Amino acid sequence: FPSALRRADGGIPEGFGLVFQPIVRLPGETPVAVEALARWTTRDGTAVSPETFVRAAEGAGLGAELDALVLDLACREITAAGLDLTVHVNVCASRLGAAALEQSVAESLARYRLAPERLVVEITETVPVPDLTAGAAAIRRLQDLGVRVALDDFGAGYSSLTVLHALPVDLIKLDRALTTGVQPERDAALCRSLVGLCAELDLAVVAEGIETAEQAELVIRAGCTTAQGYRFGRPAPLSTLSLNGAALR
Ligand code: G
Ligand code: G
Ligand code: MN
Ligand code: NA
Repeated sequence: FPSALRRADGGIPEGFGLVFQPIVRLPGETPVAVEALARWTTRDGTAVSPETFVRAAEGAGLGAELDALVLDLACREITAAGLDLTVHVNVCASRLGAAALEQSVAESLARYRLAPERLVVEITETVPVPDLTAGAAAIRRLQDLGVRVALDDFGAGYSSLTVLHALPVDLIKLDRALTTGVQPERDAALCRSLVGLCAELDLAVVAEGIETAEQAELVIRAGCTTAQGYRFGRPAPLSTLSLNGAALR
């Protein structure tokens, strides 16, 4: 797969595509955005997980090509669908600060005439942000292009309050480990406090991993107005996604 990213004609590698998962406003569950998630199926029909092929692409020095492809496809599909939704794309923390990333964002927006405020770059910390000062500057450059930047999986892995302190992001995505509702009182208290913290910092919050009505209730009570999870829709091709309530553009 990784070498297929180097196609001279800039085409889409065989078996590669995006699925999209709705992000909804609560209560009411109106879709406001979709997150693009990369998928790759080998010729023999095996689905390779994005963790695996994203790491393989990075390892082969093709992180920039992967970002460019995902950004191009995401912007292309969202504009072609004619839906008044924001689109989120995932980018590895290790790619933050790469000039190629900033260039790909600018090019994809221009190519499809997508308004920059309709694109959110989600920074996924599979590795810690190597240099928080440089990371902050890179986020500001993306924001100068008019796009918003999100911290993905907040509260899990490497994303800590130090990261939140250092990085001038617009939005955080509360990791699904915090919204399980396994310990309802404790989870609600934690979510409520994080939502309050984010409000003080003027940060938007998306609660992730909402699968049940109970979990949705929990995050609504915690003050969350935006959420994502199987309850509202599984990742699927944009054309098959049920986006009832989303406005046409
Ligand atoms: O969609 P799924 O749950 O299988 O995604 C697994 C992981 O792969 C998630 O952490 C998600 O952020 C990541 N991922 C999915 N698509 C992309 C992509 O296009 N680029 C990057 N860097 N990560 C992605
Ligand atoms: O790391 P990131 O948040 O980008 O990962 C997104 C991944 O989370 C997607 O691969 C998607 O399949 C998965 N996901 C989305 N909603 C849910 C959910 O409600 N429950 C679980 N277990 N996984 C989810
Ligand atoms: Mn994400
Ligand atoms: Na996440």
